[in-house]
Amino acid sequence: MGGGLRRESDGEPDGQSDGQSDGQSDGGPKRDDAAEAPELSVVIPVYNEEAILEASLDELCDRLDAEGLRYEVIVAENGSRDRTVELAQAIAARREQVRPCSYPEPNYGGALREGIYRARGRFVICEEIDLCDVGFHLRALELLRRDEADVVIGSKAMRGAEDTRPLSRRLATRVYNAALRVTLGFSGTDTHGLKALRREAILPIAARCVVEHDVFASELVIRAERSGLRVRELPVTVEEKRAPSIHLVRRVPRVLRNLARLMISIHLSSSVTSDEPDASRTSASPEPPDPSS
Ligand SMILES: Nc1nc2c(ncn2[C@@H]2O[C@H](COP(=O)(O)OP(=O)(O)O)[C@@H](O)[C@H]2O)c(=O)[nH]1
Ligand SMILES: [Mg+2]
Repeated sequence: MGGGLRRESDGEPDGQSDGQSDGQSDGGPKRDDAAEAPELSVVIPVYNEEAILEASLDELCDRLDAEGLRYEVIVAENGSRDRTVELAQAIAARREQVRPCSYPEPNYGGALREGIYRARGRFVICEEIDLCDVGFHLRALELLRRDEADVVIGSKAMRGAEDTRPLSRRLATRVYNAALRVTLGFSGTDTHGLKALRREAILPIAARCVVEHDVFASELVIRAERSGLRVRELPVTVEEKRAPSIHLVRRVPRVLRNLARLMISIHLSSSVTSDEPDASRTSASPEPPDPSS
């Protein structure tokens, strides 16, 4: 593997960013689009989040505005039964940076992938509406802008991280990631949750992913690592604004099924052909939908 995974357990990366996006060096937006395209796309899958959607999005946008970032926030919803869609549309009407989209099936991974495909930014951050950790955005953007990483994971489980979730969920994170290390050779400490991505590098990887729901997020990271992309981890502090709506135990059967599918896919394909290092950095986007549509 040409890339592999590095950890930033010391927290803030050193050095200064010039804060500029040249939009050229790694296949970013072409010069004609550069004036309109944001530098950053924040993709947030949401499902039945009427209780915190509006306050979380307003707080997030205010923070990103205060940082002077050129950004958009893609709210990737599917099948919510509460007022999430209505609220997202109302927020989009008063904040031009907010772009809601709806995925047709109940599917976290599908909605996240749809959001990544629609993203126009050179950099894409995968967020969660109960986290919205702008501190992570800024640290990850520094690494991406300096071209020191293609994928930056916000790890809940590495040295320096602080995870305030209940013990059962902290343990589940540890057991799940240990399973990914043993079965799929993953070398990091976390795959689910906050991530920052170089869009052009990750699009071909997203197109190769075969599993959906929660495990899609893990597949994306593992395939990126296996393809030789530069994956780095930064420790994060996790303070959820509310407990998850789906109980941990109810998620387990589907996660195990998808994990088995992923193992078969990766091990079978690696016996036939290997993930090509660097191919994903140079090839054009697969066939994601036109982000402007
Ligand atoms: N689109 C979509 N988003 C979801 C779904 N399930 C959870 N989410 C969103 O994913 C993010 C994380 O969900 P959460 O319930 O906090 O689970 P956690 O990641 O285990 O903490 C939140 O923004 C949720 O609204 C789903 O089925 N579809
Ligand atoms: Mg959560």
